[in-house]
Amino acid sequence: MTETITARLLIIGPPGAGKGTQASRIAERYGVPTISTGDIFRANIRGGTELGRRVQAVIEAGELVPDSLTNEIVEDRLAQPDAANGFLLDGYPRTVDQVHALDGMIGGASLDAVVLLEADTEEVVARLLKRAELEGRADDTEAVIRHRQEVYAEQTAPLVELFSERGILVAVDGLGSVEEVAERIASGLDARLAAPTGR
Ligand code: B4P
Repeated sequence: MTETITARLLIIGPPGAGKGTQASRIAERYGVPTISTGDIFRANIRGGTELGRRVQAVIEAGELVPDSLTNEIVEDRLAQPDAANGFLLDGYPRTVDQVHALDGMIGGASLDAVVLLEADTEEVVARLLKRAELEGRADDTEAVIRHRQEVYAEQTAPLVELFSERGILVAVDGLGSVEEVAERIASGLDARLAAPTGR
């Protein structure tokens, strides 16, 4: 089902929780483009662009790309016509500074809903080690995977409280099959977007 409402959405959660996997399903359901900062960076690394050269070492070490650079990229992307009627952000914002930058970009309008995909550390590490076997991503070695979890706990987890205070958080259990998780997200988001305070 493709909805025709405007939806400004974000999916957040620890590395390996299934954000990228679920993002395409959410985007299709609500008819909005997905904006994944991780995908943008990886495409630039693959393409050998100036941006790719600037971020490659940072990403391979499991660190975050500097806020100023990441904010600039998202601002450019949000200005594209296909994002005018809504979007799904995947992996951005990841720091408190990025939240403030995004608030400025969307003119103080709040996001409509934030999906928090929850999964415990050992489960997500196991998923990413499996992905490493299949895809060989440079930031999917065990040491870097564990470091990315620490970076999430320090810099990104505090955002959950902030979105909860704004009343837009939809927390979803990320364990189970991809389809089961997708159904939980769809029912949580539908309820959130239909709520009088949710628009
Ligand atoms: P991301 O691309 O966002 O990478 P990620 O957090 O590892 O999540 P990803 O979406 O790839 O994995 P998913 O959980 O879907 O970021 C990569 C790097 O880019 C960051 O470390 C940082 O350096 C940089 N970066 C990105 N955004 C930034 C920002 N805003 N600021 C600064 N730096 C930024 O899936 C993981 C695996 O689980 C997959 O293999 C999938 O098949 C599997 N899976 C999914 N659902 C499952 C299920 N239900 N059961 C079993 N397996 C499942």
